[in-house]
Amino acid sequence: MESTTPTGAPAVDPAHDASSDAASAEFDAVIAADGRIEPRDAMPDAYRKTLVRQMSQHANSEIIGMQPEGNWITRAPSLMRKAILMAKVQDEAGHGLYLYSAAETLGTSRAEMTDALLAGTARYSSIFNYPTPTWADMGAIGWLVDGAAIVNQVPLCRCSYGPYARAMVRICKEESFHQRQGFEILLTLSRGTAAQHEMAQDAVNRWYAPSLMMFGPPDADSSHSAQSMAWKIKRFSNDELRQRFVDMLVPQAEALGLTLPDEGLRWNEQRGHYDYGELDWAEFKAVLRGEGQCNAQRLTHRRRAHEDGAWVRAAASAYAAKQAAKDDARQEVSAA
Ligand code: FAQ
Repeated sequence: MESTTPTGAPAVDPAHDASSDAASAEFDAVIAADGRIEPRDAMPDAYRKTLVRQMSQHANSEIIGMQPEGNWITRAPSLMRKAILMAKVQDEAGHGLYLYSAAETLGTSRAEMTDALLAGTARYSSIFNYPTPTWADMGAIGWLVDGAAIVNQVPLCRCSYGPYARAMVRICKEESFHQRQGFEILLTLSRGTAAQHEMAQDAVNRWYAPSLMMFGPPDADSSHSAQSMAWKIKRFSNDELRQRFVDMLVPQAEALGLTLPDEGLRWNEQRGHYDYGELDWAEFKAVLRGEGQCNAQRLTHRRRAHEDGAWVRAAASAYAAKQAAKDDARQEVSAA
């Protein structure tokens, strides 16, 4: 029987690379024609590795990204806010699962990806290592973090790897709802009392620069961009997307009645874009080294949640084995 992943996609033999000339030419032709590479197609080993790296980092980010907002579910200011926040955090869990499933079609199991996250050898987005001390942080995450995620991820709907591109379509729809709910939280606070306005401004002050850094290092320091763009995994460079994000934020901040904390921010008539100030790349690198404000806390929590969930995995495996045995018995009876 052909083995499948949880999404039903055929599991791939990782040795199936595009090392023969014919296979390599076919891969190049599909990429050149803007076509889609599917799990059973031959592909260069480096293409597969890049995808597993990026997709598993992306999945890990969605899963770790539940924590900063999960922090506020029990303290949301109304029943409606609580229901919306719970739905949003559950959406992030779902995104993680689609992405792990899509990555599994490349021949790496979800268990291996999870082990790498828990061992601290796989990355997740820098943004989730910042704390969420106030309710306004829920607004800032929705507006800025989900906003940056959408700008980065809409082009991924056209990524050359089929399962990743298809997973991104639904994810982007849900991220759009997330961004609007964050904007609406900030708008309500901004138009509220002076203390509420100040809380909203303080959250934007803390999340603005980290959200710009989500797009990755400047193009000159981006080790993977050139190859990922040639393979049409990435459609735009880190700096191009960062610029698109800044241009989008400025009018939205005006509508919110909030200020973006950036002295370098001004319209550049010649470029037709907003200039923005220098980002603190030393801080970004420190966060990537595990030295951010919440890195240790996030991983400790994730490891504990994984251990606490061991009985669920054991029960699900026992149930699946029982169902498989029943199916086998049924097939034997019908064959007899
Ligand atoms: N954080 O050569 P590049 C979300 C690493 S989901 C940590 O430019 P690349 C939804 C990079 O891995 C957010 N590490 O890399 C949500 C590489 O290191 P390596 C996640 C970063 O891959 C909202 C090195 O730096 N989204 O927010 C970061 O070409 C609210 C050199 O960088 C995705 O993952 C970073 N920010 O471009 C959930 C989108 N940036 O592996 C909950 C998919 C770079 O060599 C609540 N990913 N690095 O050791 C991508 O588009 C790309 O992977 C980039 C990085 C653009 C993130």
